[in-house]
Order: sequence, then structure tokens, then C-alpha cells
Amino acid sequence: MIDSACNFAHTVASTDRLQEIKSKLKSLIIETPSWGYANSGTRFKVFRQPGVPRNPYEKLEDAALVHRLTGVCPKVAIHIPWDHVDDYRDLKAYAEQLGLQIGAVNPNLFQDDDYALGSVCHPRKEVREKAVAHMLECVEIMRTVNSDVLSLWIADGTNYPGQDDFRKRKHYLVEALERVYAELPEGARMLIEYKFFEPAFYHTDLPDWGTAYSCCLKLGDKAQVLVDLGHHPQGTNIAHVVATLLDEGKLGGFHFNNRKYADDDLMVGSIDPYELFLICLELVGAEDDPDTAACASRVAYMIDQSHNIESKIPAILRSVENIQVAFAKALLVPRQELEDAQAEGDVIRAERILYDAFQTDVRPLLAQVREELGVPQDPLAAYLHSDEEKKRLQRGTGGQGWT
Ligand code: PSV
Ligand code: MN
Repeated sequence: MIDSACNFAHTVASTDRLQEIKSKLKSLIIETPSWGYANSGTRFKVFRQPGVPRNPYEKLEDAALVHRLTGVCPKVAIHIPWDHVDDYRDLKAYAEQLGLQIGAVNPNLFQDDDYALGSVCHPRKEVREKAVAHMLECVEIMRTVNSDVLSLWIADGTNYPGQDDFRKRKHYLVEALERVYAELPEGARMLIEYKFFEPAFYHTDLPDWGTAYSCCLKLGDKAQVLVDLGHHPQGTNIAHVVATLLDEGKLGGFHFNNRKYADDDLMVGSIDPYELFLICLELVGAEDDPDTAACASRVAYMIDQSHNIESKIPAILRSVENIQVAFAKALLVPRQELEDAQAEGDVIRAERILYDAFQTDVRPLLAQVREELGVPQDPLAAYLHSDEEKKRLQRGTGGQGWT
């Protein structure tokens, strides 16, 4: 496999460019979610798999294994209270001992009985206060674990016309975000996620990137938009959304996953790898443009998936690989040729340049990158041939889940 990596010398313009591509791939950090290692399911059933972590410490152990096998996943996002521990200093120390850092802290504003009608947009003040208090608790956790991202998904909305007042709820939302924003630790960012439906079915208070963007403008520079690939209506051109947010300096992060119908949380790149490639193309292009480089270089690449029927660690390994493949293909696009074709209005050539890059088999290149990183050329095969799964089976079926 490694030998054929040299063949990329003819695909890319120069050996220097090949080195540059390899170094970009080595520094592409992908954060994995603690909940991706835990039990999950649909709204009909949470399936309990054997070997699943029984506590947040074991979730870190699984994330550390993924990092050992890939070399690019040193961060793990936590979700509170799913990852509640009595001593967060101790959790941080354990992460460090495993070679990890705690990444984004995610408050949970959707699972408490009080949140049936919403959290920060709830019609009752005491519930709104409770939601703000929980976010502030998460800000404190950020300080303790040294996290620099507060990742917010506000699941609020209504199910019926007339159920509540849209504008009143919008004001509640902004007021709550302002209070939390004011308490962010030095150097930290607030990433605001949007979702066009679910759990609410009539309207959601943060349905789209425009609403998230308008909140960020009100809040300030430390607030940016988080794009979750599963949170758009069918047919949305996510690459275009990404380009717009990059151009506005307001793209903060990603929740990578894939969907066929709704917020399916399937492995990223498993349903529509071309869409993923086109999104990556916007990101790598923005890194090379002085107007957008600062924003592009800070984008947090996070996976947000739940593996209900597939094994969890293999699913995360596949996901990391799919992201790397999409980025590698995006990096292979000859930008100057593309620009020339665009300037000449040569639609056929422009489209073909992209498609050719997408069709390139980048697996040998990635094998070489991994060898240089000192990790297995095929992380999934290495995992499957190791005794790691067997060791984990000793945990039994009592693993943690969505509670
Ligand atoms: C909601 O669908 C979401 O995408 C949010 O990011 C949550 O925090 C995450 O999934 C886990 O439920
Ligand atoms: Mn998400």
C-alpha cells in the first residue's frame, strides 16, 4: 500500500505540495464524543451492547484507544450530566494520564422532566433559571477541566400552533445566552448548534444557521455557529452554508455524522460521501485564503454520532477514516486549475476537476500519513486483530447510556 502512495506524485503538482498535504492531514484533529462510546438507540429503544463503558472514566479509556490507533483524536467531548463525576479535576487528570484532553463541554437541556415545554425558552421563569444555572455549572466544569468550548444545543420548540409566543421565546433565548456568554472562561468560545425540527415538531427556537448566526452577532466574537450535518431539511446545500459562515468569520465547529432521513446520527460519510467531500473542499479552501484563514484554522471538528446497532469503537474508527478520506480528496483538488475553469465559465471542466479528485483512491496516501504518525496503517484492522474488544467484554452489559 505504502509504495503506491508515491504515485500521488503525479496526481499533485509537486513533491512540496504532497508534503504539505500530508502535513495538513497529520494536523487534522478530530474530537470524539463520550456518548459515541456509550449505549444509545432510537426513540423506540436503547440497545445495551456488551463491553460498553460503565462510567465516564471508561469512556475516556475507549477514546484513548481510538487516539492510539489513529493518532488524530486527542480530544473527547463530554455531556453533562451523562458524564457527571464527583471530581472533575480527577477526570481531567485521568484524561491526561491517557494522553487525552477534554474537549467541548455539552450541557444537557433536553432530558429533565421540567424541560417538556422547553429550557431557556420555557414559559415559566423558574425553568428558564434552572437551564441557565445548568449552563453556568458547565462553564465551571470547563474551567476545571480546561475546556475552551461550550457547545450548546438548545432543544426548545413547540409542537402546536398557538402553543407559545415565538418572539417572547426568542427574547428569552437571547437573554439566557447573554448571561452564560458573560461568564465564559478566558479564551473560550460558545458554539451554538441549530436543528430544524425534533424534539419539537411545529417549530424549534433555533432552527437554522441564520437564527444561530443572529444570536452570535448579538453575543460577540466568542460566539460562533456549530454545524451538525444531520440538522438540516432535506436538500439543504450544507457546503454553501459552511462557505457563508466561514466568510462571515462565524463558523465555530462541526458535529460530523450522516443522515438519510432525519437526525439519523449515522457514521459520517456513510450515506453521502460526496456531500462530505464538498464540505471539506470549502474548509480547505478557506484555510488557504487570508480573509478566512483565521476562522478556518479554529474550526472544531467533532463527531456527534450514536452507534445503535454497530459496534462503537469500530464505528468511530470508520468515521475518523471517512473524514480523513474526504479531507485528503479535497486537498487533492488543483485549486488554480479550478479557478481558471471557473473564470472561463467552463462548467464541464470545473465539475470534472472536483469529480476526478473525489474519485481518487487516497487510501495509500493515508496509510503513508499514518505510518509517519506512528500508528497502524489500518486502524480498524489493528483493533479487530487486537485483544482490546475481548478485554472490554469483561465489562459486561451494564454500560452507561443516554441517561
Ligand atoms: C442533538 O441532536 C445533538 O446533535 C446535540 O449536539 C446533542 O448535544 C447531541 O446530539 C447528543 O444528543
Ligand atoms: Mn450535534
